[in-house]
Amino acid sequence: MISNAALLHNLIPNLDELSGDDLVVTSPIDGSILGSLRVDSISEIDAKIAQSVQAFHAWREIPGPRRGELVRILGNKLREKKEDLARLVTLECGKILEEGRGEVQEMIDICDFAVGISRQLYGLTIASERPNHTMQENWLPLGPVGIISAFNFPVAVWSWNTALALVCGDSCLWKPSEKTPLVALACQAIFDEAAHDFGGVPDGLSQVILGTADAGAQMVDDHRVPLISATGSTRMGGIVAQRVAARFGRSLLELGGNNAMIITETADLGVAIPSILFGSVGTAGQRCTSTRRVIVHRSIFDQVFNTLKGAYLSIGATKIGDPLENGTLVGPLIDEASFNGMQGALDRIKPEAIETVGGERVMTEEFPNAYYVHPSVVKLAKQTETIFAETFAPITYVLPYDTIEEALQIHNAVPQGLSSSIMTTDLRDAEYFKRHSDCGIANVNIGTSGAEIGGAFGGEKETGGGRESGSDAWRAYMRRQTSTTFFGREKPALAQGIKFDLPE
Ligand code: UN1
Repeated sequence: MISNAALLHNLIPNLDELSGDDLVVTSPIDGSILGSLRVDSISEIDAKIAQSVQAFHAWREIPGPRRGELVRILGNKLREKKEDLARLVTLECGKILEEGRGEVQEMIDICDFAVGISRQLYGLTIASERPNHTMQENWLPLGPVGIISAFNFPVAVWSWNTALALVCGDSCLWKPSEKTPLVALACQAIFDEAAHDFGGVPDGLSQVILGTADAGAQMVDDHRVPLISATGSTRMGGIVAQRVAARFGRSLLELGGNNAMIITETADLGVAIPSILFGSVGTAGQRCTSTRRVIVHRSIFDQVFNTLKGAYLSIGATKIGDPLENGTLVGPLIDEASFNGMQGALDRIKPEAIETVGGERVMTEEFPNAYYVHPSVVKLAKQTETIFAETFAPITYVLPYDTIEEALQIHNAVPQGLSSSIMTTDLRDAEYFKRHSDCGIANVNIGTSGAEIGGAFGGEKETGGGRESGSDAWRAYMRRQTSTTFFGREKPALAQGIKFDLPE
């Protein structure tokens, strides 16, 4: 098997040049050091932004379908490097290799999608109320797009933004999580190869900015970056939104979720239980779409809890471990702070819990410098504000309900609004749920996580309101222009029938 050092050098050929003492990168798998990098200074970030503006001015002149060609090449490079890149995703963020592969597949999928969009940046022709006038709505490139991404989807979220921004004629600046900078540099190297093969790509069309929150803040505050697309905590998003708004910039936010699944009395539990498990313990509960609450009809409440309890215990006994190994389903948490966050949440819920399974740290002998946990499932009599905050860890709260209306009230009571799901074979309950879920995603007989890229991804309330990836999310990366043209030879008419007769 390829060594970590060889993998890194294959994926990041210029790694030595980028190395330094500022940012030590460790693997959550065993706490080992993967590399150490130099971060960008304030003036280097300033220069990168200036370069991005220049690149934008050149790139916007290239026709959309031709811009799509660059993204097509990028997608093909990702296909070639899928296995290596997936491995680095796993090494740096700790998700199981199978999910690392899934993440790279999302990148490939969004590239294909964006290539299609590059020929469909459609505007509108609008009926004008005046004779001999045409009215159009045009979509034009926006400018440099600042992308802030989180550790848990360290590369897919970048690609959702970048693939679309590039076909829309924008340049990109990427501030990755300081926990996952290496895989960002690997993506940059892959982009550089694609740009080389394409030929004539302006320098700095896509760049990485390395640093801590301050580096992100510098980009957030810079008026030369018209759009900031930020993925991460609600706390971070709240700060970004205000700072970007203060300079009249635009922000696209993908923030926290507190996603729930409703299980009605008619649910097919053979469908529901595996969906809960993938949604709650998959990625060690570190997806923004992870299932955090399961709201179960009282008639099957004990049955569902007991089945989950059994499944959590058997996952705990055999499926937690090294995410690079076949058969592992639950890898480590990202770091100690995340472990402490999980313990804090479990401590807070203890007085309200009827029963709690799991939650303890495991694998301490094999991996003393890493944070593996037994996923936890907590039985509650009712929902309280104690579980309103998102805990980025595998804790599943199970609650009872009596009527579908009450289920939706419980469901919608939290401040976040990303993803939701109902398990039911009753069409009426399914339709009621879709009408009343306040989330950006509302699935029927499908779990809360694992969305395809073809739909618009994002959510309401404290999730931030942004939509990324599929559908018409590309519009966020362009500016809308309304254009009215008069092509007559007579005296032009004014709108609203206004007469403004000037002296002859
Ligand atoms: C995230 O956790 O930030 O729907 C993104 C999903 C993935 C994306 C998650 N396609 O779970």
